[in-house]
Amino acid sequence: AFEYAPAPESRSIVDIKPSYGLFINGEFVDGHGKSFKTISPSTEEVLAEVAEADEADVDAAVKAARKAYDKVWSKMPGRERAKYLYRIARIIQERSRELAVLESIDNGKPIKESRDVDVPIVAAHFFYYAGWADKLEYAGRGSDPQPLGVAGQIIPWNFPLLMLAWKIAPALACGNTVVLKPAETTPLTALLFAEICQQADLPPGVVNIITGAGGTGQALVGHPGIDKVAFTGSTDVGKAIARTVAGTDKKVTLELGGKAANIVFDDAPLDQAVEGIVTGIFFNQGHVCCAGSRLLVQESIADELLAKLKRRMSTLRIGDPLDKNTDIGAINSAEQLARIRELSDVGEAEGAGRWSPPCDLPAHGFWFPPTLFTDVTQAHRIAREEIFGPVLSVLTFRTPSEAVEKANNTPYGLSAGVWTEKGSLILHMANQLRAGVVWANTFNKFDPTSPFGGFKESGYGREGGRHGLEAYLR
Ligand code: TXE
Repeated sequence: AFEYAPAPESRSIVDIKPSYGLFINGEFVDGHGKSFKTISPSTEEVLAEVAEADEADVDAAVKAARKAYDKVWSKMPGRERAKYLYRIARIIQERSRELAVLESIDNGKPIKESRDVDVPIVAAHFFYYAGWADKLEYAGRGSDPQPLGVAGQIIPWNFPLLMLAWKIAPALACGNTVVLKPAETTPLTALLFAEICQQADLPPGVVNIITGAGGTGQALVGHPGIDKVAFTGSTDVGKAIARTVAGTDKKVTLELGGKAANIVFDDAPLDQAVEGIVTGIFFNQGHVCCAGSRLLVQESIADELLAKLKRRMSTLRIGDPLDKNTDIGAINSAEQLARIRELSDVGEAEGAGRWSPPCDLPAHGFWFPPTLFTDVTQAHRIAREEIFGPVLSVLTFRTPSEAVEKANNTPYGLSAGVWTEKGSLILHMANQLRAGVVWANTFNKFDPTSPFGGFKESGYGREGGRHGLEAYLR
């Protein structure tokens, strides 16, 4: 009998095991420590029990990475390393449905994002850095750049696979080996990636995946056997990591929080700008370090733009991450939901005008409606602090210099957006804004060829593009 293949969005295409060990030296092994549960944020059901790596496990992973570095990976010609990276990239493409579904289940993000954005860019990163592996003499660090050694990499929960790709692909291309720790709320796709490494016959120890929470991360950062720390996460933890490695010879890159201004001038194509504003703050539930969380709109068009924006927000569909029509999925964790609620309540208490379209939120899971705050001033906490949720703070300005002043009035400096038909104004703004990325007439666009990274408390170092190689070479 003819059987229909399961719909690509269907949960049945992923095989979630009841429990997972650590991926060390090419194999899944039991941890010495405790374990923790990973849950689905859209249903609150327990998905699996995952090992929590303790110091002994971290040590075993670092030793495996060191051995693989000394004996195999750093000795291998770049063109041979490239073959493995190409192989990984192709397997990611072949298993992209599975990766996307698992990512949406464990993280809560809409399938149309994991399927059409996250996973394709993940594959693109491996293809892109595979191409560099035998051309490192052009990476900008003298004629014979060398890898650093073992990289300890710690990633957050907002883009589990994409952050993994940003970290692992350039590290491997340059000849480093890695020990990567995914975030405690989203370990499953990193463990599926470990399986992909096995499938690609990657030499044991080149990639090690250890699961756990902050304590595991601390043990990794403090381990004397690592040569480099790459971290994406909160600014507080980033600063703690910088303090831990101070006085050692470990190299560090930090990609931390943000409070980006999305700046709309009165000559901007407003419908296009509305789409960019929506993408800027509601993509991935606003769990985006470079989210356009502050809308700076020129006073003369503020009413018109906000009316359009509210109409558009009313059409956003919130709900089941595996429904391909969903625009806004679940908030990743109860803790993050509590943070978003708290800051939103503060916004209201401080006098900003709060608005959300009417929407039915599912009974189980963690949800927050798309939310707009008007009449926000720079003194408000919602104008200064990272909310990391689907919450937009609206401020107005009259002149370009006022827009620059407001946009830069933040301890962060990761990204910004400028909407105008005037090319000269775009260039002027791009030069004045203290932000690592400035998008013009678009927002939240990512490409492996473009460097990404922050100014000020958004961190230092660049990931992506040729610049992303420099963090992994000496
Ligand atoms: O981040 P943490 P959390 C921001 C965002 C969010 C807030 C808190 O504003 O609301 O941070 O999120 C590991 N040593 N961003 O608490 O704790 C941790 O296990 C080493 C912005 O989830 O920084 C996880 O793997 N590692 C951000 C990773 O660090 C430690 C993305 C990030 O978790 C550690 C995430 C320690 N002492 C949150 N403590 C972005 N830049 O995109 C924790 N970790």
